[in-house]
Amino acid sequence: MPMPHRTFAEVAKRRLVGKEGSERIATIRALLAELPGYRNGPYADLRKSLEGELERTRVRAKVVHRDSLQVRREGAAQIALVGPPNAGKSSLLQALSDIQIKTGDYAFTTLRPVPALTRIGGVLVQLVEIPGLIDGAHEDRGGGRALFGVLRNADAIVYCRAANDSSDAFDVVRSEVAAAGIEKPSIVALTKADEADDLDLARTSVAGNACVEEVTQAPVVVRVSVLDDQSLDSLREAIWSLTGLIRVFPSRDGRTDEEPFALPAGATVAELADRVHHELGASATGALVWGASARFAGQRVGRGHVLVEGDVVEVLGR
Ligand SMILES: Nc1nc2c(ncn2[C@@H]2O[C@H](COP(=O)(O)OP(=O)(O)OP(=O)(O)O)[C@@H](O)[C@H]2O)c(=O)[nH]1
Ligand SMILES: [Mg+2]
Repeated sequence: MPMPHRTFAEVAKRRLVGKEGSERIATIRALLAELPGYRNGPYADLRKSLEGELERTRVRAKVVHRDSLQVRREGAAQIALVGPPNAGKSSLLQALSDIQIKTGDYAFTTLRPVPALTRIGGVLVQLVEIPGLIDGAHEDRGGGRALFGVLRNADAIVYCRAANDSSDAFDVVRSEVAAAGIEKPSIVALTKADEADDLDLARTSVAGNACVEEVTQAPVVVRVSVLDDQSLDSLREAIWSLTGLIRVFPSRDGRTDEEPFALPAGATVAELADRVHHELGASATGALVWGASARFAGQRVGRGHVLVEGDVVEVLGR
């Protein structure tokens, strides 16, 4: 019995994470060799997508990157960690993922954008530390242009500010991002909360709020410490809200997948079916739905039914 195709796709994704160049090519080849040789259906689709990835990796390997700091997107969304030097960005990246990265009690420990994947409620989300945004960055000081190039690609921003830092370094970063014309959904993470006393927290929370309000109506400030798992979980949930995605759990024959699909808010049954498999997308007639979008458990709905966060959905095909 071959591995179920969704499991295979998940395994493939995991094995490719963080690999580039010849290592990535070797991994893709090994995956292709393990794939059952069906000519049609989901395994054939997987083969096609892996072959495409092989080609793209080859092309990337040939391109010489000079000043470009491109970060390849992975996961359901890309969230940038932005803040002054020494704000604790790398420490957060490390606490939220499996990545090992240098952290240090000095400025400019990190010199290039660093991506890492974090799992939020069963969905992989990419975090990218954007280091070194300094005064004048929007005029390319400190290589600001390339850094903003990466930031522009992100879906949302987590501004990091050390809770005990009452200097204006944080406001400088905020105004540099604004001067670069970048506006994204954002939250503020007040980092190193374990080191801050009440006065610090009051000062930085208020300053953070005042600053965010200029950009968005509803500023969200999350206090976080890498020493406090609960605060990290709250940050994860806040990051999830930033993505604007919903988690939907496919179900079949009474068995519900543990790993949800991440879909844009407002997605319909037809869109979910298409993500499960293109053929199902075309043939789906409707679905049975359990969860907040259903009027009662197991309600029969049509293709156009709009799903919401946490729905369990059994797609019905022809
Ligand atoms: N007590 C405490 N210290 C922290 C926490 N997070 C980070 N730090 C410390 O703060 C210092 C800076 O952390 P980094 O994660 O390197 O900061 P950064 O923002 O990545 O800094 P650059 O890459 O230099 O811009 C390190 O000494 C960390 O150990 C925290 O939650 N609590
Ligand atoms: Mg760093």
